[in-house]
Amino acid sequence: MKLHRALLLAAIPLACLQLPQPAIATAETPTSQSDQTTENGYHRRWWKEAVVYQIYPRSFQDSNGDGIGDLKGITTRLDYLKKLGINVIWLSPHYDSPNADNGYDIRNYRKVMAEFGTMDDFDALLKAVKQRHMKLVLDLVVNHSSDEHQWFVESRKSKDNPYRDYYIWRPGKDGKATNNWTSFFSGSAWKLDAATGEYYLHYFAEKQPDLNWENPKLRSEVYDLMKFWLDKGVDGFRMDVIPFISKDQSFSDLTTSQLAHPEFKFAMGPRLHEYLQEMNAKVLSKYDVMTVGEAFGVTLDQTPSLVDERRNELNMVFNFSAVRLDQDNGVARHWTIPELKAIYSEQDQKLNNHSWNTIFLSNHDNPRLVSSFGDDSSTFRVPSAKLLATMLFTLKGTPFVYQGDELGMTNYPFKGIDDFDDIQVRNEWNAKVIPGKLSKETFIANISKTGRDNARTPMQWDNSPHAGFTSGDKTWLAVNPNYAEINAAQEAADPNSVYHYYQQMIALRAKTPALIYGDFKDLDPNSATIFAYTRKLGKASYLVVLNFSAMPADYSLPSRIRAGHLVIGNLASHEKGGKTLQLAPWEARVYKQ
Ligand code: TEU
Ligand code: CA
Repeated sequence: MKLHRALLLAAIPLACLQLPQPAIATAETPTSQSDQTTENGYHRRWWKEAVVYQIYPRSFQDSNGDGIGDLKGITTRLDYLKKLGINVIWLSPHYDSPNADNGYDIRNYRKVMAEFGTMDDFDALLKAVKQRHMKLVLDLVVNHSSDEHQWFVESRKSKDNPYRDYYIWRPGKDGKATNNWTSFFSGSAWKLDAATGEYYLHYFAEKQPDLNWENPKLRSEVYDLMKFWLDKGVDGFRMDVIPFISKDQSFSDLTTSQLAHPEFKFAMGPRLHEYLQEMNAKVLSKYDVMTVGEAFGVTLDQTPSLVDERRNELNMVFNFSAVRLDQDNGVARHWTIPELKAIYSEQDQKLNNHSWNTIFLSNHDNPRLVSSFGDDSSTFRVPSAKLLATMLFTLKGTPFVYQGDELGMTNYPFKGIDDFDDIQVRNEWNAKVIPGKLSKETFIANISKTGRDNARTPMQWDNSPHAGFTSGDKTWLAVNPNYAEINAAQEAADPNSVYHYYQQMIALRAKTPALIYGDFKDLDPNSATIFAYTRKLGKASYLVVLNFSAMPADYSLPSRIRAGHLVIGNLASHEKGGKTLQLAPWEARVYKQ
């Protein structure tokens, strides 16, 4: 009886996420769901029921013709996002930055990047987001700052400067760096600074010195800047490489095998939980916000320790296991469907109903979704992009859509090093190709598959010059030449487009509690090409069948499983749900059982 009532109550605010918003919309009353528990024991939260859309501001929409996306540009495109059905926008860094790493190197945490506009533009954007009953989540980049941040400018001046301990300084050893730690952007993670003759630590670029979280003053500065933005009304943070903030104070050398993946040594440092709990107590617990940590270097076993709600640390994390299946340390690798399925099953098994997951297979650091996990050939781009959407919106976890993936945008046809902007690529070229350790051809062939700039090319809005991204005569990074066929205007006009399919899937998820909270079960972990799973909540049961292949398949459902009634599919299939499903290449179906 009690369970039935819970489900009935549960159905009401879910619909509100999707339908034209009445006054009680989620934006104003996000806590209204918090006293509800699903039949399988999840606490309902708005951020579990939301679909998040990531905007990379530099590449979303330019409003003033300088070829660089900006905040005003984003504001003009909010109706596009509202129509898509998304609830939350995650904005990649919009703060003042010299752009060594496109804003992930922050010079002033309380100022807007001049290229992106002004604080008034930010306030107008936030207001416009709220007016549409959407939410805005910011990128919090506090493992490191820019070397041009005032703290670092002071810190490097002298050993007794009051800001010295805001960063991590160590003397060298035998005329060399303190230890053998490497940077993710090539070379040593230590840089000698002439003023004091000491080295500072930088896990990323030299212009991204790591902050010293051991220093309580630094921590309190971070909490203050978080409050600055939260008090403006933002709805949470995506936290950049947050598991790296606590450093092992022994600073001992890594072994050769550890150096192959230093992220696993840098993540989950000794005081990480303490810092996150302090941040939660001092800041996050005072607001109704969402947090998602970028969990680079965190294993699936470690994940619950960051997201179990009883620990008061983070709401969810981005685990890298699935998104990096297609590469090993930047080197493209062959991956299989059973591997992908095993990751999702493992994630599900390791997280109980006190924890919550994210579902994502792309972002600004990874190649395009359809190019890595689907098939971006002209024959299969559309069905495979839709199959991936079917999966993203029916797995258990909050789905994250990266800008342009809802159009099925593809990787860029890179020809040479000059086509790249990314500091990671340019540093690696200088470290490997210039000294002759790697051929130019091998480098470009690999980086074309794995490189981050694939995802950073401007949004393709229409078929006008520069894809409608800018009215100017140049763009900061070239537009993908396929914009004439792949663009938002064309897809808005085509009822069978990838865009419309995303819209339908998002709407389906929003009104279907079982697709959000329902128990997940992989029906056939060993199948080499089919991913078939159920989602069950109370009496509701859904079956998802995905044919990850360019070949058709006659797929026999495991015993005791019946397909049921087709709710949505990516191809016009009229087949009744029998025991054997005849699936076309890249066909995806969702049945209500
Ligand atoms: O990325 C973290 C990260 O370590 C990787 O995703 C990184 O891009 C690279 O692939 C490591 O090999 C975050 C941001 O998302 C990324 O854009 C920044 O460059 C990085 O942190 C530094 O802030
Ligand atoms: Ca601009």
